[in-house]
Amino acid sequence: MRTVEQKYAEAKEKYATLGVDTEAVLKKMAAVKISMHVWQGDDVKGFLSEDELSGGISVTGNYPGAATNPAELRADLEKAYALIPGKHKLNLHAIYLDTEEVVDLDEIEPKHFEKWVTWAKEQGVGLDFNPTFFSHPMYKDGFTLAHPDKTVRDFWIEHGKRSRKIAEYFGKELGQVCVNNFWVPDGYKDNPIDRLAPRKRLMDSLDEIFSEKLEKKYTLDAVESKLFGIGAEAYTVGSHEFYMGYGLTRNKLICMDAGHFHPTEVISNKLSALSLFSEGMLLHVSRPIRWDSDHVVIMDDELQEIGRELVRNNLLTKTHIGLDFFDATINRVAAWVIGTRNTQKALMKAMLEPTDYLKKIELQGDFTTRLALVEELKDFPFAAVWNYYCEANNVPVGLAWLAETKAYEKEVLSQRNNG
Ligand code: RNT
Ligand code: ZN
Repeated sequence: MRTVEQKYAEAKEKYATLGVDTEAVLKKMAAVKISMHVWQGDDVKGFLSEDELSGGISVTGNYPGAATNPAELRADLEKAYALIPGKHKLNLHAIYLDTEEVVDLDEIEPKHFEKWVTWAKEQGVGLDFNPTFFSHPMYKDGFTLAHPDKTVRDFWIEHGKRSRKIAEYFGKELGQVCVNNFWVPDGYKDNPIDRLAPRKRLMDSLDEIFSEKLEKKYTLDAVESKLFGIGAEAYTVGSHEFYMGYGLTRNKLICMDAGHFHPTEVISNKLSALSLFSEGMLLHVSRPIRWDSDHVVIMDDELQEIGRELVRNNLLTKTHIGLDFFDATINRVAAWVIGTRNTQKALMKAMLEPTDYLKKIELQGDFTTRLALVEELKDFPFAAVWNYYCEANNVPVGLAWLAETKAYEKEVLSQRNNG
């Protein structure tokens, strides 16, 4: 059997026939950080309270072994990172605070996240953040920042402000920018009469939250739109148009979640347009099945198209890549590994394309060659390059990561008494 190196050497030659430099691709890949979302590890429960998951999102499944405290969650994350090539980020949510103190969302401070920072430093991972506008008694009648009652809005405004201080603290401590993403579930189940007033209230609340200017080298605010949620089927205040307008006029990153649009609408086709006008973009790489179902990311057409758009248009520096899925029917560490590795693979596949040449023949109008070449590329030995990248990064090659995940399940996850 030929070794991983031998297979790579052959692949390198093969790609070189198209003018693709695989060594350069390996270097480019090393610079790509994926922000892995903490919430796949415990089904979006967090440690703030026992409140049910709300806000129009839902997790199904009861696979045993979900983390029930920060130490377990960190152990699971370490396992996942050990099976993923490269150095990445962790995307935290406010409900994942780690403290003995009893604090509410409008009281959280950097100190309540100190343990995450210590851990992130040890692990060499960066941190991103999200204020949590759900799973809380102040999420009232389906509303938070756009609620008609000022007391409700004020609670959430305070939470939003505090989240920015925590994000700033992460950025300062870790020496890499912390993206702080705002998603609010606000919306109506049935057709509203007044679609405008809630949007005005959301705009005003956000303006209040963002009134303090923070240094962009520490933290960047992002805003995430959505078409609908469970219980907010008819109307979501923070729609795509709302946040396009808001983000562009307020110089915020615009977050696009792959599951937040009409079923046949894709985010890949939006990136080039948005890149011309926005400060930057945040992606929530996810997989909707018929609706915003947040399935684990697989190597489907849209994932590959997202990868191509980022690579072909040189958007990797303008784009922060986050993941957003939660499946509780499979091993949760495996879910992280599959989704993260697939996202990396999609980018690598895109990098292994002779983009300049393809752009050139497209300009010349040679669409025949364009089609032929793109189709032929599908048969190129991509996996040999990926496997070599994994080996060079000391992580399992091919499916070898699965055995490690199973062993971890046997030794650690199955011992947890929450099945
Ligand atoms: C919900 C949004 C949001 C959440 C996380 C947990 O539809 O996608 O990003 O998934 O904040
Ligand atoms: Zn999302």
